[in-house]
Amino acid sequence: MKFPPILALSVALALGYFYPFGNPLGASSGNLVVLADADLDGLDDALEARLLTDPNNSDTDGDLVPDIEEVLLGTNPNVAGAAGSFPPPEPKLHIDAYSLGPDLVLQISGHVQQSIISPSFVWADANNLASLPAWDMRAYRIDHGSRPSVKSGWNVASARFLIPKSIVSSEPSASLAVRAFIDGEDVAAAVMFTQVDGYLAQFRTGFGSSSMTWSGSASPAHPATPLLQSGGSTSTGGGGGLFPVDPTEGGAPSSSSADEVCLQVLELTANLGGGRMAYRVADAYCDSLPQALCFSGCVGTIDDVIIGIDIISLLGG
Ligand SMILES: [Ca+2]
Ligand SMILES: [Ca+2]
Ligand SMILES: [Ca+2]
Repeated sequence: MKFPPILALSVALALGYFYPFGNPLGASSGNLVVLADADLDGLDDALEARLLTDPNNSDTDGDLVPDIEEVLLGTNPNVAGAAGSFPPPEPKLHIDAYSLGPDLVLQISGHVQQSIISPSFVWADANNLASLPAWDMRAYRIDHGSRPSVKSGWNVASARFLIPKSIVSSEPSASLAVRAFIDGEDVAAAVMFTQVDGYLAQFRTGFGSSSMTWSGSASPAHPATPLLQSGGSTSTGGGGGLFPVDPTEGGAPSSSSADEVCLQVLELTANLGGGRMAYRVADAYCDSLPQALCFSGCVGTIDDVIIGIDIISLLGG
């Protein structure tokens, strides 16, 4: 029988098979450069490449709000905002991922005033919904920490995890979410994955943002897939762009079309319970997006089923 990946993960944890705590990076030591965060602003270089932010400058646009905080606030880290133009921080989580050889790096950050408690991970595919408490994930944690925010009274907490990519790549579509109580408020963020042309792709809403471009011809040191917004909460269907997860291998076949992105229109077909939603790809096409890359198999994803985690349902709202 085939174990559902989450069960396999639990078994592996029980056996201490993957990355025993204290030596979390051994399996991927040849690729550790991808874990670099040169300017120590909390965004790994691979994610900065997606945002087109400067990996050597913690505040690319020089408006005194660090790149990572702009991501949390939902503002553009490449365009200076006027003093006072930034929305106030609120308890919020952001999750993003990029692949590192056989592994997936999860970067999670959040604005917090007092405390982050009871973090957990939720994983969903077409057949399963499972939640992992944080202590189960500790064996996969690379690091975590907190730094003062530029917003008085707030901090930016962050954590990185390294999990086997097969957790999401072994299924046609899967979603990961992280949930926690921040300052007493129940918050979550999710990211959706699907397969196109045999490549793992990330589904992102808000793809029209100028900060969400993918430099298909970027140098190996700063290759890119686009970021911003940890999609996933597409409770009303809608759609978004598909971007390669892998920041180092070109991410998509060379036959893909440059300066375009694969857009998918999603149609909610079933509420599978517990916040797990099934969407049918009602339409898919390449559309213009500078520096992005459209999978050659984009149109072929029509009628695919995408599994998402609806944050509102997850939180019981
Ligand atoms: Ca950085
Ligand atoms: Ca930066
Ligand atoms: Ca800034």
